[in-house]
Amino acid sequence: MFNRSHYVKSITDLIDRPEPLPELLFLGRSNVGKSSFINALTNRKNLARTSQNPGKTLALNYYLIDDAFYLVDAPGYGYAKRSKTQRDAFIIMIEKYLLKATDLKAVCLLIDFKVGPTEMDLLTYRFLKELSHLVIVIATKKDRIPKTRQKKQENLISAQLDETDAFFPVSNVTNEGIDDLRGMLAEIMGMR
Ligand SMILES: Nc1nc2c(ncn2[C@@H]2O[C@H](COP(=O)(O)OP(=O)(O)OP(=O)(O)O)[C@@H](O)[C@H]2O)c(=O)[nH]1
Ligand SMILES: [Mg+2]
Repeated sequence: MFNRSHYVKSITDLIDRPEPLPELLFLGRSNVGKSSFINALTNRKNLARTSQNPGKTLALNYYLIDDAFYLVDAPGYGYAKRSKTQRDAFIIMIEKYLLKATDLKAVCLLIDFKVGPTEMDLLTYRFLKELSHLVIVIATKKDRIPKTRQKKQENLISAQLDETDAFFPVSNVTNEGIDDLRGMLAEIMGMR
């Protein structure tokens, strides 16, 4: 699982979607580590582009995994330097995508472990759940909190999510937590 990965295409209009296969979407605010997480999962340094120009491209990037399913890397929300027109266009595209996402198996919602869920993160979380999508909350940058404070931080984050939802702290730098998620996500994508 996650043995072969390649970039398929970037789309700004849903009409340009690649041939249908199961999809796993990555959402989260700009700079939270979506692209880095995709690189960690696929064991590739530069499969997904990590921010040189954060928030610049408002496209959905499709990566094909093991010829079986797509990882879909979305631009981050909450990027201050975007124009209102750009922000609106992005929100409209994501909403359209989510409302007609017949091949979407789950959404990985990435939050920052150190910051915890922001207001926008929680709004997105609620919105996804209202649409009955399976949401997997992943907290990135765990390495930025000293080990002695990690448990307390985990509890603070859990308290803001629904009781039934597990969330998964990871580090895309040390790869902590990545192997476990690879297994879990493969299962969700019907690969095990
Ligand atoms: N310390 C630490 N830094 C990380 C981690 N994950 C990502 N980063 C850093 O955070 C920055 C943003 O990472 P990206 O993967 O580009 O974030 P993104 O969510 O794809 O950003 P956008 O595409 O702009 O929405 C980069 O400098 C990464 O190296 C992590 O787990 N730990
Ligand atoms: Mg990115």
